[in-house]
Amino acid sequence: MGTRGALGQVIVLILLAAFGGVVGTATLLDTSVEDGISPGIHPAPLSLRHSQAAASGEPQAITNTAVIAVPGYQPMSRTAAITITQAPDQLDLSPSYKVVSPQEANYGERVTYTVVIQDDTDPQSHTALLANPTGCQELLQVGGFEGNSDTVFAHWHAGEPFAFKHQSRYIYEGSMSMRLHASMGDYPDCPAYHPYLWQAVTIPDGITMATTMVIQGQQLVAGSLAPCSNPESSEADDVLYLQMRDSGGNNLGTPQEIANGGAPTEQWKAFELDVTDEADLYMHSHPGEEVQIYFYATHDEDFNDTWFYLDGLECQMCTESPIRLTDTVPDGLSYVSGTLTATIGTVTDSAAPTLRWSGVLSPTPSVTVTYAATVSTTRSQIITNTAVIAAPGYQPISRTALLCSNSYRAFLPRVLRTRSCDQ
Ligand SMILES: [Ca+2]
Ligand SMILES: [Ca+2]
Ligand SMILES: [Ca+2]
Repeated sequence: MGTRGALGQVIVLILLAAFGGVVGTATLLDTSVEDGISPGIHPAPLSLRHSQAAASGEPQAITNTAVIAVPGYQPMSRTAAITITQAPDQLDLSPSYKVVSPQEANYGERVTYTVVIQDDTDPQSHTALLANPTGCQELLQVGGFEGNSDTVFAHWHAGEPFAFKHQSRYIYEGSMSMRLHASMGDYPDCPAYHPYLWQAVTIPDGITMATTMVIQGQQLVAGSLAPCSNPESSEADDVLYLQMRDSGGNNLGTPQEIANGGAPTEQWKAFELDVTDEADLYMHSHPGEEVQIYFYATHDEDFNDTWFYLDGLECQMCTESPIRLTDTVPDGLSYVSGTLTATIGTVTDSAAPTLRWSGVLSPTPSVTVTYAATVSTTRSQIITNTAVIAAPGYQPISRTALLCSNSYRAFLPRVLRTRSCDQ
C-alpha cells in the first residue's frame, strides 16, 4: 500500500503477516531526507502472534496499525489489513507404519517392535495449527492492577510493608500499575527492602499433557525516588525476578530474571517467560491445585536503588490435542518391562501388556516408538501385533506387524512358511 503522507513524502508501509509468533517486518520506504530519516528502506522487525481462536476454515480479518513518529512532525499512522484463515485441522497419518525385528523368533527369544507415527500434513497447515493450540486459558486475575486496592489485593499478595505500591505514576494500560522497591526505605533508619508480589492460580482440571504455561507482561525500570536513595540512582545490582512456587510457597525450578536496574529507561518493555518446565511436573501430579506466580526484587543494600514497575500481566496455559497410540502386546508374546521408549511425547507401560504413547506431532512431524518383547509361546504361528493410532476428530487407524514364531516347528515346505511370514 502506498500513501502520500503528512510528512510530504511517499511512505509505503508493508506489513508481512506471520503465524505463530514468527517475526514479520514492517518496512518504511522513504523518499525524502527532510525529516531526518535517510531515504531508503527502514525495516522495523516486529513479532506477530496470531492468538485469536478462529473457527477452523473461517477467515478472520486482522487490522495492524503502525505509528510513525518523526521529531518535529505530528505522528502519523498507517494501517494494513490482513485476513488469516485458520487452516482446517488436517492430519495425514497414512505414512505411519509398524515393523518387528527380527521377523522370525523362537520361544524365549527377544524381538523389537517399532511404530513410526508420521504426519504428512502440509507445512502451512502445520504452522497454523501450531499458532492455535486448543484450549488456552488466562489464569491471572486483575493482571492490569485496575480497580481499587481492595479489588487488586483480593488476588495479589505483596510485601514487605512499604516495599511496594499500587500506583499510577507509570502505567502501561488502564490507570494503575504496581511498583516494587529494590531500595532502602525512609529516614532515619533507611531499612533495606525485599519487595515481592504474588498471586496463586489454580491449575485447571483435565490438564493432561502437551501443556504450555507462559507468563508475560510489561515492565519498566526507573530510579528510586525514596529519600534515602541517591538521587537518580539505579544499578544492575538490583534485579527483578519471577519464581514459580508450589501452593506451600516452595520453589519450583529456579528464578528467571525479568529486568535489572542497569538501564533505567522509564519505558515499558514487554517480557515473556516460559514456565512450563518449572510447573510441569507439579501440574501433572497436582491437578486442580494451585501454583504461585511470585515476583520479587533484590538489591545489594547500598544507596543506588531501583524501582521496578509491572503492568499488563498474563498467565496463559495452553493445551494441545495429543495424538494417542495404543499397542496391546498379544498372546504368545511377553512385553519386556521398561523397554517402551519414544523420541518425543510421553509413554506409559503401567497397564502392560497395553502400552500407550501420546504427544503432539508439531513441530516435529514424526515420532518413533519402540519396545521389546520375548516369544512366550512354543507354538509355531504367525503372531499379529496391531497398534491403533487415534487423533481427536479423526477415524483411528491401525498398523500391524507379523512375527513368525518357532518356525523350526513348522513342518511345512519352506516356500509356504516363507509366504505366510512375509505376507
Ligand atoms: Ca494497568
Ligand atoms: Ca551496588
Ligand atoms: Ca543497589
